Amino acid sequence: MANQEYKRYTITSALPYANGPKHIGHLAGAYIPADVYVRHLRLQDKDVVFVCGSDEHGTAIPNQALKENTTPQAIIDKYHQLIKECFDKLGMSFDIYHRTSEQIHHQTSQEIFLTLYNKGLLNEETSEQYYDDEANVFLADRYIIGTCPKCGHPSAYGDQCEKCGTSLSPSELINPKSTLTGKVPVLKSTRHWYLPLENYEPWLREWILKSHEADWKSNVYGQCKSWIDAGLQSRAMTRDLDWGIKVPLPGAEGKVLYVWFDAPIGYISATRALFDEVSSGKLHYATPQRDFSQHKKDDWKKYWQDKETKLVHFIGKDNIVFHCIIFPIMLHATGEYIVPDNVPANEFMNLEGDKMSTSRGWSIEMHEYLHDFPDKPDVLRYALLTNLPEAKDSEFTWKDFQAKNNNELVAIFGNFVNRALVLTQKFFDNKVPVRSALQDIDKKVVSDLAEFPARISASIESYRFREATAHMMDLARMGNKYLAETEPWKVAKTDMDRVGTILNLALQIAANLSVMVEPFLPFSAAKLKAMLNFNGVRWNETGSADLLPERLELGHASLLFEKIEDDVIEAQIKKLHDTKTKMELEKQPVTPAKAEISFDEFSKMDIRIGKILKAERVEKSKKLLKLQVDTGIDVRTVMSGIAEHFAPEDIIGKQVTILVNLAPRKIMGVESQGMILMASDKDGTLRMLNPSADTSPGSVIS
Ligand code: B3M
Ligand code: ZN
Repeated sequence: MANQEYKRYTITSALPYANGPKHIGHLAGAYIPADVYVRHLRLQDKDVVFVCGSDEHGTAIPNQALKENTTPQAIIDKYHQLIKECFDKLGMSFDIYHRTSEQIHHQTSQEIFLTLYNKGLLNEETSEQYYDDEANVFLADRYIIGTCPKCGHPSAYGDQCEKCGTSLSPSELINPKSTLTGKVPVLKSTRHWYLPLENYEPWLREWILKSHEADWKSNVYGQCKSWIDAGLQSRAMTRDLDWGIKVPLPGAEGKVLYVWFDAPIGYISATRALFDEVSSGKLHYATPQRDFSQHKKDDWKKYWQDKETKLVHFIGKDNIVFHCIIFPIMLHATGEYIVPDNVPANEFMNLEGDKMSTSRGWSIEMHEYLHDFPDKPDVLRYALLTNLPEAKDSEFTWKDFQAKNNNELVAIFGNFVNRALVLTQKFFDNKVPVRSALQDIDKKVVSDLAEFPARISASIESYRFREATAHMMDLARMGNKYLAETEPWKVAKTDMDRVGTILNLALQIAANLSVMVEPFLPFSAAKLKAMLNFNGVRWNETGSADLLPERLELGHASLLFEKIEDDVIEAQIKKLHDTKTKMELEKQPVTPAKAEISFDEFSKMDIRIGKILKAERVEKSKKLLKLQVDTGIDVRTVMSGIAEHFAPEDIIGKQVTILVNLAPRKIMGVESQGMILMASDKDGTLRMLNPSADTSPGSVIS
């Protein structure tokens, strides 16, 4: 319950599908906030595990394998690695980053399925489902397209129309077709195991609607309430598919667990794997972020079955129903597991005025950001944290990213720290100066400092990470203002004792920052600690003006953040638009085929290799070039509409393909005797068709 004191914490971030790279909108949804939350707990020495990993089942995986012309296994191996590396570089401090393709996960999922089955809580039902009798498979909803019965959109999916947003079932589609073969699917009966969600409605009302009205975010609570009020229905927990976890029952060949049955169990198996690995000392997926040496293999149970554990799922809004309704019902129904204390789902982050989408090319992929800004993981963390879609959708823009970096990280945080360190170097031999009597302005800064830890904690604990980040930056702002007002560089001309006091306090603020920014900007925190020659303290010791002892020798000062110039930002905006255009072109269908012709009709055309001898622009025409072409038969004039694509000097001497028996035509007063053949790409770009090696003019093409 909301105000209960917990003994330990299990924190999860949604398991990304290992079917492609993930973008910064994902980061803002389920990852960065979770990481801040967990780092803050660890700084208080709380007993926490933070788990995540790849979701490697579901139709998304074989689907992508088809697109990339490879196997599902190759897809998950590739994207698991890519996503994991990005998370590492961005400072996501998981204790384990696991995979749902691992044996222990298959085992855990089957165990939970059997627990429910043996308790008689799953209903076996036979129903008619669409089957592709050419591909010999039952078709997942996504593999069926047809006309939307609501809006008439011709390619609505079997589960949803992306045009009008209506959620559909495949049987509602008009003219359904299999996306695998294009054939009309047939109905065939199949047997599945259903979880009767409706039986748990009273429990859900009690647990969510009564107990969590006050502490769950209103977007999350509201969605749950409307689901429950609309009436819950039985859902199949198995699928006819050959990629996934086998249904552990006799006679269930060819059937696997529904991906949304096994994926959330992935949190549990990841925790199991973590304790397996730390207790045996054989680390494979685990990267323990604190001391687990006292733990035993079976301790995973405490994190999932003990009522004194606080379970929190960090997710994006599209996963709410699975984490708040279906998975909790599964957990509750086993009679063994705890349910989440909170599910602080975020809304979506848009990008430069449009929805973020990898497939439309309108996104910033994590690996691309890291490629372009390898030394700036914290800048991205900061830009996302200050702009999280906590209560409603938010928007990332490159200009805002630049402004957050230049005007806040550089001008406030970096500037403050740099001034304090450089002045200490200059006036005090790089040692923390001795403090003498405090003036009012100093006392004020000391007492204000003391209030920061509790203020930041309160925001983090109530999942208000934007607010927490703003408080954190306010501490740097306070330090910056303190130096601006006390002006130690001026006082140095008259009163070195006073300068010592000011710098001592400024350095104390910097030391506090090095601890308090750690959840938000872990790389900068480490850098700052090194500059201060300070190992850090626990969260509860911050707020003190006595973190650094007098006369402590400081480390080497360097810049914490660097300015980002306009051209860098403009290049990113251009790249975004270029990628989108490229993707749009790729998706455009090729020009449809023309009507059939006979061989005789074809053989009437006389196509030859020619060589351009002369090329010149035509006065008053943007499009035309006047060419002299050696056709082997003769040298003739051809007026060609290619001036916007080729400069005359670039094509002289080139071999081309020319239709020589086209009836002559007068173009701008000049008789054109033939036509140069070109390939026109989807975007209208023209390319010459020339032979692969020098060929005699007049060679016949047939
Ligand atoms: N892989 C969906 C998603 O990435 C899914 C989350 C699973 S969390 C258990 O949005
Ligand atoms: Zn529609």
